[in-house]
Formats: sequence, structure tokens, C-alpha cells
Amino acid sequence: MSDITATPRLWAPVHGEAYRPVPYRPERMPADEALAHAAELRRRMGERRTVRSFSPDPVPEQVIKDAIACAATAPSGAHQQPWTFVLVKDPGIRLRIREAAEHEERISYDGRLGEQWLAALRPLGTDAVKVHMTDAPALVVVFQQRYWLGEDGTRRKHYYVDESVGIAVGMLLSALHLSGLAALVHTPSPMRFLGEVLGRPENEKAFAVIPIGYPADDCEVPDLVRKSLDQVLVEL
Ligand code: IYR
Repeated sequence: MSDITATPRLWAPVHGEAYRPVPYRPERMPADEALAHAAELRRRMGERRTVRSFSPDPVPEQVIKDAIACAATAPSGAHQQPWTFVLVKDPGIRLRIREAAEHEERISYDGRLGEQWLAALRPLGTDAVKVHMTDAPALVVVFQQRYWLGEDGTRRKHYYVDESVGIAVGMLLSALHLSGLAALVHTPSPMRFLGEVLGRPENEKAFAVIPIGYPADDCEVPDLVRKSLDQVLVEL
């Protein structure tokens, strides 16, 4: 390791005045503690399931807000933080989103997806009916800011928006799960209606609708098997 950190710079830094570093010296976690944390986290993350059958019971709103705050710590292209999280509790708005999503999904399931896609979805038991949108007490609709939009209409390019928002959504799902809430990533297609229903500005594009709540008492999930670590990890 020391060899690598000792590698000399071969070119001069070009960031000039804009780069204002501050010290970062997190306390190093002892290995035994790290192993215990990692094993426990792996176990708990292994219990996460995508839920499509929600209890209408209310959830502590602050838990969702804290999870969104966790998601917003995600790394992003040029630290542009190109995300907006719309927390929808209003039952009327949730119903409008459900109806618009079901309208699109019906067209998708009636053929737009194609036979291969429909066959891939069959083990998940999904269909065009999206009761979870109205059963779950909250929806978080995640928007990507495709570009920065100033109040005077000025636009500035955003970088790696898909990657940044994808990472943030992963962190949101982890935070929700570790805080005891169930969620579903729903990506109705096309999603343009979400910006219209929620009154979002032109630079924002819907990325996913995430119903959040507790699983229904009679909730069932598909009997899926995750790939083993051996199957997903390549060590060199
Ligand atoms: N958007 C549709 C279809 C769907 C697509 C994929 I890929 C999934 O993993 C699950 C569903 C729907 O929400 O039903």
C-alpha cells in the first residue's frame, strides 16, 4: 500500500483556486469491529425484498425523510447532486399517479413489452394493476435533474446523471430497509405524466416511483434466489 500512496505526481494540478480541500481523518475501525459490522450488514441486506403488497398503516414520516437525507449523501458527477425526491402522502395525488401508471402499464402488458420481456417478468407475478400506489402510505418520486436550470432560464450541463441518481436510489432503498420499511422501485413507462402531475420543472425527468410502507399482513413475494458471492465476484 505504501508504495502506491508514495507514487509521485507526474503532472501539476490544474484545479487552481477552485479546489479548497479540508482535512478528512475518519477514525479507522478496528478489523474485528469492521468484520462484525460487515457480516451483520450483509445479513440484514439479505433480508430486503421488493414488496408489492403494502399495509395502509402509516409509517413514521421522519424515517422516510432521514432515508432521503441518506440518499442525498450519494456521490454524484462533479458533485452536482442532480436529484429531487418528491414525497407524496396526499391520497388524491397517489390515486392520480396510480391511474396514470395503470393506463400506461395496461398498454405495456397488452403487448408493448413484447413476448420476451413478458416472459422474463412472469416469475415476478407482476401485472398492470398497481394497488401499491394507493395502499402504501407514501410514494417517493425520484427525479433526475437532466441539467441545471437557473431562475433566469440559464442551463448548465450535468454529468453522469443516470449513474448519480441510480446510486442515490440504491442508498435510499438501503436506508429504508435498514430502518424497517419496505419499498418497491416502480418505473412506469413512459413516465412523462409524473412531472406533469407533480408540477416539476422542465429540467427534471422522472426516474422511479418508490411506494414505501410496511408489508401487508398477507404479503407474498416471489421465491427468488440471489446469485451467490462466487457468481458475482471476480478476484484477481
Ligand atoms: N414497469 C412494469 C413492468 C416491469 C418491468 C420490469 I424490468 C420489472 O422488473 C418489473 C415490472 C411494471 O411495473 O409492472
